[in-house]
Amino acid sequence: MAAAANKRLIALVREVPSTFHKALSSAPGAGTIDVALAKQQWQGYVSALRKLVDTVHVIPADDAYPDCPFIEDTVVCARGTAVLTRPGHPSRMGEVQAVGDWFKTAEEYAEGALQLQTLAELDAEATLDGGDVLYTGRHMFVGLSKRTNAAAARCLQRAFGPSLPVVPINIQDLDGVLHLKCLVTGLGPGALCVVDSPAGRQVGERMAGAVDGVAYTSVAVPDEFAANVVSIHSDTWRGALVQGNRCRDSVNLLRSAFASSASSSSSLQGAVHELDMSEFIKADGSLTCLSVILEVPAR
Ligand code: CIR
Repeated sequence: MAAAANKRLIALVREVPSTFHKALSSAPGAGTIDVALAKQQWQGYVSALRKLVDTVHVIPADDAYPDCPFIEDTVVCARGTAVLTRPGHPSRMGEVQAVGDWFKTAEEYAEGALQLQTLAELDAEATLDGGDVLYTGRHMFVGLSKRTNAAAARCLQRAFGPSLPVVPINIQDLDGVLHLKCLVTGLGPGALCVVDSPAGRQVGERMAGAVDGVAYTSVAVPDEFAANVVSIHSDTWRGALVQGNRCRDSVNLLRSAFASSASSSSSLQGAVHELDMSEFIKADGSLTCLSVILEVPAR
């Protein structure tokens, strides 16, 4: 994400409901979710995020939706446009309403700094989880997964217009992969973080092939959950949230990647915040899933 000095960054997060132990999980054997611990981990996440963005808005939890903290899946934001999604799992579709309501009451929306569209209105057949959308500043990669279909990728292309290429990447054949951003996230302009696994390497090759001629550098991290990084970039780099627990080698690689980027410009500054998101991992989440970052004009 690249924010210019005349921009502000706003993060949207959603609280953990008391029903979070009922969140969807592809590996229920991974252990019972400790809701109290999840709430503590979420507080740590929000505190770290507050150091990286200008404002954090908190949407209250809804006990009717155990997966509601995974707010990333409900809206895709880039270049002043937000598209409310239609999540691919039926139990999650109702999460979008409260997020849409927040946008409609946001000052930035009233001022015209944010445009709002709705995927379901663009195409009733489209389903999309925001975890499948990786916006790099140059491209919007869209994982075609069990949750996200090709109709949704076409809708995003219409919503964001021809100046932002929307690039579909098939991940449906990659076993056990919920979302594109389980395997790859953005670290900064032209830089990606990819998990060093057969699936990660495959997706990296597919992305490179799909944008032939456009170079991205990448940091390949060895640990399964470590590729899911929240990296906030502005004129002065501000930092990243990384999964610290059981990801030591990956964290060291990321720290040196950020350190070398910092040393290339004296104006760069930032910090790598290590978080333990064990309770969210049990529900197939990690870091990016817990926030949506909006770039809006500075006041
Ligand atoms: C789900 O299966 O939908 C949730 N339990 C996890 C969603 C994680 N979302 C994300 O990484 N963007």
